[in-house]
Amino acid sequence: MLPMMPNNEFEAQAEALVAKTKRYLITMMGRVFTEANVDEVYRAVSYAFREEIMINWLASFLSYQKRDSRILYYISMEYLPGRILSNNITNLKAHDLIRFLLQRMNRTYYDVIEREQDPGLGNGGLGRLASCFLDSLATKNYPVQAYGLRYQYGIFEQQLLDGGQIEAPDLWLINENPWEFRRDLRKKLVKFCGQMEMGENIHGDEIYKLSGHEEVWALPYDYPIVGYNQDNRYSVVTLRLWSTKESPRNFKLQSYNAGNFDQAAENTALTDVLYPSDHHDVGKRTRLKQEFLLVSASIQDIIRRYLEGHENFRLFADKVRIQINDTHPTLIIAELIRILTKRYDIPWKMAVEITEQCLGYTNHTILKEALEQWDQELMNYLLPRQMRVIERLNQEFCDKVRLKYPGDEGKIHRMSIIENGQVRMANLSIIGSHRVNGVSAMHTEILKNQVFKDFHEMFPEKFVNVTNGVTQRRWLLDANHRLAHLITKRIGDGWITDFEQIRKFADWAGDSDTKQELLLIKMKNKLQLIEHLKRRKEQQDEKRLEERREKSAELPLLDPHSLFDVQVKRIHEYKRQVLNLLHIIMLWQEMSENSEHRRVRRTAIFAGKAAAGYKIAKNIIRLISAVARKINSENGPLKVLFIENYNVSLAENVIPAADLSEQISTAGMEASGTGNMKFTINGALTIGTEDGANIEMREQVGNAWWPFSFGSSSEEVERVRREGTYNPHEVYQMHPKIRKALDTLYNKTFAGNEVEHEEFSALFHSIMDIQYGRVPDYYLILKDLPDYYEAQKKVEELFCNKDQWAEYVIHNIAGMGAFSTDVSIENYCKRVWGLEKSPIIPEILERVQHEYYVHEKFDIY
Ligand code: 26V
Repeated sequence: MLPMMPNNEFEAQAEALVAKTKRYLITMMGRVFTEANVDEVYRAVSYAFREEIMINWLASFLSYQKRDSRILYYISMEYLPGRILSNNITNLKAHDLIRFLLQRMNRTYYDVIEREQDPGLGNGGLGRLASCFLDSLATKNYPVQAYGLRYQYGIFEQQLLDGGQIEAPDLWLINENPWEFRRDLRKKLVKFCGQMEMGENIHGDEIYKLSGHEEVWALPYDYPIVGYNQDNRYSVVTLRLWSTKESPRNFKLQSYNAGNFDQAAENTALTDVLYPSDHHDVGKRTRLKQEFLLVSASIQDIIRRYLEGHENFRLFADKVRIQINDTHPTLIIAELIRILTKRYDIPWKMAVEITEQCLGYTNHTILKEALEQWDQELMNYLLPRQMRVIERLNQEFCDKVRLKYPGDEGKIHRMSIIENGQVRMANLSIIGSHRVNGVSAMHTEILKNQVFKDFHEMFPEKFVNVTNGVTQRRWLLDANHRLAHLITKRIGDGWITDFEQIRKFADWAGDSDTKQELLLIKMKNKLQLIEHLKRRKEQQDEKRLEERREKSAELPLLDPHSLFDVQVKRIHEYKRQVLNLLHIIMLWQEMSENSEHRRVRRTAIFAGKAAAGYKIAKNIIRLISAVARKINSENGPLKVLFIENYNVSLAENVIPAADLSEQISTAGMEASGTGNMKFTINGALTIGTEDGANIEMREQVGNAWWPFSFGSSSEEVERVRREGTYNPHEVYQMHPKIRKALDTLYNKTFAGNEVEHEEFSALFHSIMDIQYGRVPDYYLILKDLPDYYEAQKKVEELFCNKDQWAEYVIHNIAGMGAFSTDVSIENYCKRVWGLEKSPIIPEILERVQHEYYVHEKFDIY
């Protein structure tokens, strides 16, 4: 499907699509189109549309096979693809076709598109990054297959009740999903627990036979990930998600009959829920089982695929690359070694070498509480054979360390995989991989010099940096049509697949027409967001009425001329939503004292989910709601909004409407951030700390055009923490305005009842007092507040001069060329995978097309 078709061809295509859609309505849903509801239309359109996609999907796969390409297997517990239909329409340039189709069916584009629920198969940045990578890998024709889990319930739906978060189940699979394909033929058996019987392979390596174990079937569902169409030979790659749900044999009838209902269903329910927490280790048995399920099923599939084209393992380390997205799939290291030595009689040493050659590990956080550790006892019980492999690996590794650093027992304690009855997954990942990467320059330096210092000293060549990116196709072309159109008008459409070309947009920074258009686009996007929020509220209230609950909080009157100041991301202390809020409280207090005080009207927008068990994060949400309630009731120049249920689709609406992007984490704590990049390519300016990828963004844009940097550097943070020299009470004493704002957290300015009072006081104490052995204000909120306040003043000054503001925006957009995932994956290819492109082979495409079109000639009558 190409947009530049001659008129008659376009019409012929469009008519064919209309006919197909109607046919699907009849044959799959038993409906004629005049009677079908929007859900049915959504599904029928998707079915009709996916026929085209299937052809290229099959051809992509056959082309890899034909070439015997090295294949990348991307393994992740989380993906956040966002709505699939709209992205596929964008990537196949089929907007006009679909609009034509929907017009014919008397439906509006947005009604149908918005019918699709987001697959919420992830928590945040890590999952969304995986999906951006797949878009880039498909677009750039790299041979890849991704593996994950098909959670029955994705990340919970967040609702606000009296300003606090409640979690409702996410029922994304409630209707049939037109984008998934169940592949019964490819199911895999996964084993847990059991007794071991020791044996030997032909080389005398210990291997173990298992008996009395549990067995679980993992059934795969395949999702097509469509690359951007440049020449009708677009690649389609596979995201294969495992489920334990639909295999009746997973239900243990014997346990059930014995009255152990929970145990009977445990394995059937393994893939039921996504653990809705990040940056906090959960240590739960079901989570460990989920991780192993993913690993075991995927590695069996990888080996099966390899052996379809090869007789032995001689080329395995050449043909296979496995990237693990954080440590969650680390057990694949132990499992691959185990299978190679046991089932294929490969000597231990060679099995270890092959595994290390194949594996790459990406670290996404340095927060201690997020580094995975598993209880050794639990691992022994659930995964006895894998544990033997880990023990042997560890033994040999520790011997090597002792040999290299005789007498340095401290090193052994720090580097050993097993320590104090815990299995440290990061250590296992580093030892079992040939490359370890951080996700921004600064983050990688911290890994090398602090968190994994000993490992870096021993294996400097393993450590590389690959800075994150985002796909400009979803986050600019799809999410912000107007801006995408303006950019294309000025510099052509090369940026869509070569984002470095965005640099040329800087040539227009002095052009008043361009600046005017840019400002107008931002205004339209803000109006569109306001409309979207109204519609969302109507839908929510309808739903709540059905559930006989009260309506959601009123939407304040939003002024599109005001500064849209946006912080949307998971709620975490280190991301410092409270820093933002304290500044808003200061502004409000100043304005109340003197209404002439500030000229700039401001709409502060927050959104984000808190992990269900993270008390302080939930308090933060309630505080934002309470501050919003009070400030909005006064109808002044300041408005505060907390938007419920942040997800990819909401992000696509909010980010294009933002003027100011809040990226204000404590320096050294945000590994990279990717929201920061999405805001900038959508024409927002950043107020930010020197953290994660903010630093590289500033360098690329140039200091002159990056005016709102503030706060302590990561070195400073590290120093005051080491020396214990920072005392928030000093800031509190020295700055009356700050004191006055902070005092509102316990003096009932915002608290409407006792519960709120307690929760807000707890936030006050977390800043001012020692808490659970942690120093007061661990995240240095007060330390950075004075500087943040000054930076916010600069924001207001610049915002008053619209023409200048627009000039800054253009320079910021133009500086983003390096932050496309197209660039990130090129870097992975060079530094980690050594992967080559494998575009669809034309003859193969023709063959599949031919086979497909033959059916069109078939007629029963
Ligand atoms: C950790 C855990 C611990 C066990 C329970 C479940 C769970 C789930 C996720 C995680 C890891 C979270 C790490 C993460 O999301 N890091 C973010 O990764 C982004 C992509 O690289 C990066 O932009 C963010 O800065 C970083 O916080």
